[in-house]
Amino acid sequence: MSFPFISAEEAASHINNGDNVALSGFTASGTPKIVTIALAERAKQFHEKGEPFKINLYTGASTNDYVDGSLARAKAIGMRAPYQATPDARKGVNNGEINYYDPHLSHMSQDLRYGFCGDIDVAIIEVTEMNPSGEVILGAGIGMSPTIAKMAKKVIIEYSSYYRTSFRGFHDNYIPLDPPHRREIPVYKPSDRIGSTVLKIDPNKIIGVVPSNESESIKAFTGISDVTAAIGHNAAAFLANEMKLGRIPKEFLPIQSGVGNVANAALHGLAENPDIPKFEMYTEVVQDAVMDLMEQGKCGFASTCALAFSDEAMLRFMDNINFYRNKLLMRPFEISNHPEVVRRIGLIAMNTALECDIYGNVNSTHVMGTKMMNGIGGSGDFARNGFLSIFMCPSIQKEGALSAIVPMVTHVDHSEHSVKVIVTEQGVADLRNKDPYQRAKTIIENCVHPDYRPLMWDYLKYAKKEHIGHNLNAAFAMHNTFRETGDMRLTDFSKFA
Ligand code: 0RQ
Repeated sequence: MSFPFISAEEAASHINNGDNVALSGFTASGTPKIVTIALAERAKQFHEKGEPFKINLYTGASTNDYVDGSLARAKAIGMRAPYQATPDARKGVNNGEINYYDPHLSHMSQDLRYGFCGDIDVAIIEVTEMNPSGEVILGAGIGMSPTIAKMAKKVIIEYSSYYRTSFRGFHDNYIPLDPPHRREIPVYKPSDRIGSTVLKIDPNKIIGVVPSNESESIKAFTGISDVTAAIGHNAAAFLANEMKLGRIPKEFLPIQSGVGNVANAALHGLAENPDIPKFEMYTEVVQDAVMDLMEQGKCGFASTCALAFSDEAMLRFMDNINFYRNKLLMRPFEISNHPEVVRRIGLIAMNTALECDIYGNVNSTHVMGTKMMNGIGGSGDFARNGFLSIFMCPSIQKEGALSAIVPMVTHVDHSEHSVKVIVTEQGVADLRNKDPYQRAKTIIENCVHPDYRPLMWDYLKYAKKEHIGHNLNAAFAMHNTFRETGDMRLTDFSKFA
């Protein structure tokens, strides 16, 4: 069977108001780049005629401006899940234009298969190779492609010729059976393959192939600041000491690392610490830092859901692709983030917090408790099940007007029951085997910025002395002071005495 080449506009014309549309990829990597732009134009044409046009959009994780940016600006997104990170989509989520469902990433594919989100009307899947029987090689990210390819009523292929080297062999496409037939996920170490390098799509569902030559358009990191470098250094020193104490085996344990500036710096911290041996990763994204770690011989293998390399690093990767062939494996996020595997292999989970409280609860998603930043992503999959769950953040934001450590977080993504260690540029708070007061003491002494330490002790002075010391009138006083004056340092807890 041969598939017709069609334009992006023609492909978009198969998508209708109210459709559930699912995309390949994870972060920008492997996400379609052409059809969604045409779809945004189609939505605008409907809106100009006064007719409604919104789709419900399901993706691997955050996407890119081709998808979330253009569709959000066109006001073409109804329901959105499971993660977003572009400014326009974030605006839409926070002003109520977009309904945002923020599940753990490891749940998304099974939520779809269980029917929790309805049918998938159209899947748009970026591929880098395909044959006439519908067997495809995916691109730089898998996301939930195996599930959506199977479920979708119609499939549009974006055929990318951007990748000048073959990606064949990097993917491990796999769908677990659903309950009551689910068996164990047979991954016992990061490099175990359990699926297929090709993804088979029913050729009868493929309505056409849209040629594309766009890069992922991921920008390189701006560099590591003194603060993020100190966070990375502190996290690495903590892990090196754990190994010295015999609590991490001498072979070390696999590492998971989140996205963003802090996660990137943490990986550099591991690279620079001579006491951290060569390690493997079991993670959902690898960023540029992982290429450096592999080239330095510090990281031997990484299982991931996507290669979220900047465009510059992707060119370097393609030039040197054979070096990476036995060092990288991409899996669907259902497997890269699978709680069973995370628990089995003893993952060291390193994620970033927006704010933490003095008892170890973490807010990763909602600024001031109300404004969505990005989403929980995979952080919950890893934090709840890791051997060690580490959360990192700078102790202050906005030139010190905001403390990232507060008496009570305004939104809880990761509770005190999952969080084992907090790291800031000030130091490390080890929360294991500690009661709430002991946790508060170690967090205040080791992680809080010196400008805020007296305030935290003050809060405890006026807190009710029960199992967890809180003063419910004062718990959000620092946030309220920031809203009123723009500076948390002006908080006065004595009025809550
Ligand atoms: O704002 O961009 O305006 O300067 O948040 O903060 O310190 O640069 O940190 O880039 O590492 O991102 C939690 C957002 C951190 C990210 C978060 C403001 C701060 C800055 C970014 P500006 P930094 P990072 C893997 C696992 C949740 C999902 C997750 C995230 C901006 O790591 O989305 O971990 N994590 N998934 O000024 C107000 C505070 C703030 C604050 C920071 N307390 N109040 N603003 N900021 N703390 C990923 C996936 O699953 C795909």
